[in-house]
Amino acid sequence: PLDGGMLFPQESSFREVKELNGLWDFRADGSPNRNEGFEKAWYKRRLTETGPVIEMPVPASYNDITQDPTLRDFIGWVWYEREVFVPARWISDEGTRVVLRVGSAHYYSIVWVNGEKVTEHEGGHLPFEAEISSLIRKEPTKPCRITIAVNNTLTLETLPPGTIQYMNDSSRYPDGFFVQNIDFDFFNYAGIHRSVLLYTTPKVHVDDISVETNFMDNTGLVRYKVSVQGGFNNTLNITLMDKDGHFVASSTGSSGGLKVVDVKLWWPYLMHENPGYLYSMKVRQHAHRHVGVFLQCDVYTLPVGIRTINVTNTQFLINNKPFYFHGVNKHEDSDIRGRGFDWPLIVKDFNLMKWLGVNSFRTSHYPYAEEILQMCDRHGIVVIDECPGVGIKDIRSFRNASLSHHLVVMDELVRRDKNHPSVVMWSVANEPASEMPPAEFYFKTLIEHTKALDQTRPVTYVTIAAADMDKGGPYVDVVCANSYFAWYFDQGRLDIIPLQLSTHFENWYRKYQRPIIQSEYGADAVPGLHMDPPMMFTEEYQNALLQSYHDVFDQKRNQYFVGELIWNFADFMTSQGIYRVVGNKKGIFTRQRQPKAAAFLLRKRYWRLANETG
Ligand code: GCB
Repeated sequence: PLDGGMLFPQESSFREVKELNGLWDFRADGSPNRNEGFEKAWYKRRLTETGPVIEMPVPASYNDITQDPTLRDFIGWVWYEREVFVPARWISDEGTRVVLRVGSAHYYSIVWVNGEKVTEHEGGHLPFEAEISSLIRKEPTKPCRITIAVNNTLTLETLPPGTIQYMNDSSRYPDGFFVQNIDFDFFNYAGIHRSVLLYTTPKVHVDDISVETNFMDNTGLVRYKVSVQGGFNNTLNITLMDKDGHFVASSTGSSGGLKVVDVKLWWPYLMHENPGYLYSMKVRQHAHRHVGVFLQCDVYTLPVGIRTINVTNTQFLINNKPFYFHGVNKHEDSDIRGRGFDWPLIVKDFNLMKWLGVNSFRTSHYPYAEEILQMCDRHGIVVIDECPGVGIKDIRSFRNASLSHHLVVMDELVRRDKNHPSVVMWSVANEPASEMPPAEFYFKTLIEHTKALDQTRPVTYVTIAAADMDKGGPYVDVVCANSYFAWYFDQGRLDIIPLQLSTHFENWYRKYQRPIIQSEYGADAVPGLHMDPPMMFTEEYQNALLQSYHDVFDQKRNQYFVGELIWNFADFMTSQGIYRVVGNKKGIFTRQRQPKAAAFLLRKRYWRLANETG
């Protein structure tokens, strides 16, 4: 089990947040063994004293920021540094706990404060933090120097996995020449991708909160658990308020239940006139020295959506009503910033999704920023929350060491996202080599582990295998099947889609009697390329392929078919190769978020589906 909670940093009367976003000093360690930074202990002094630096924005991937191709394709350690003034009152008040938090950095990170190591973390896409209170109190008048070294090297034991291959033929490659091999289809963007923050809590503080919700007729139930760290002798008061701030229910103690009369349920977008209804649960803790004398208070307010998820043989139920996913797969990807967090992009994407009539998306192929999930909670956009288990194709990445890390990543993901009403299912992987014999044990273990962490949500992984080949099939609650008929196979032959797609679905359903989601399908379209009759890579072909898939979906919709997620919402960057013309072009929007013809086709369909299924 993990040490402590990972609540999203929040301001309250007892908590402060200071963002450290902006320009940091930066250097990539291009030394031959990529290790000079450690040999010369760059963290001990200012980065400017150990060599040249450039300015690097945080958050952002560093790859597309400069004109330097070596930095774009760099593999190894890069170093970030910045100095920050910590408010004097944070330092002087011994009852204040100061925490340094990184929203995400890809892939392996080590963090120092004033030359002392405070934490390290493996894995991109998930937050990590370290308490630095005592460290900053050592030199209270000096600015605090934060150094973060980040390494994007992938191995068979990282998630996603990758391998480094040295080219030893000296007649063709210079000394030390290597390439990174990956089995996933997106650019391995790296750097500090989400906000770096300092935040405070009282020493005795609310460390974690878990809620589970249910309802019966008109009465909702919120069961909660709160853990407090840093002291004992505390009183916990829990108050639930409705959207307008009116009192609904209250309780005391570290676990319990709140009854909600005339409950307003959390509903998906387009399924109800008031989607994304959120209560707020205020957790107030008082630590006493002795009865009646307060030592410290803390307040944390958690948004709570009351809803249930259930899966039958043929249906996906939200609040006991059949839910049909009409949505997209996304990436955190855009020009210049790569995978860096960017509010204008996020809000634009939500506006585009609403315009399209999207009620759901999958966080392909890694956990997205928490701010995105919070928006999903508020707007009623349903999420399939996927971990970075993508590209598990090599039989060696099914070994125990890889599995152990995968289990820890699920621990971190569930810990971070467990309270979001928008998250309705966990996806533990995308398109692994699930036909290989070790896949059975691997996915059985991984899925059972995830179910033990969270008993309220179904668990799946996304498969490209056929039903009779897939070894993990017996363990998933919902079959999430990808297919690229008339694209990667039978190229240009749109006429085979009806037969091949129905056979594929029938095989899955016959074997497992589980609801099925088409978790990916699509075709590349270079915007502006036209051809009629349609040919591959034109906007017409993308449209025709989608249309043929839709015809089959409509036949299966009243049986066991519960959703369709297009690949992809927008074009995105990949590594270079003959299958990719400056990235993957299966977006229905361009990378700059302008519509291709398919966006209009899908918009018509999704709004119709919303009326028929909502
Ligand atoms: C897939 C992968 C996705 C790729 C897509 C494609 O099956 O899950 O990551 O981008 O196909 O376009 O090939």
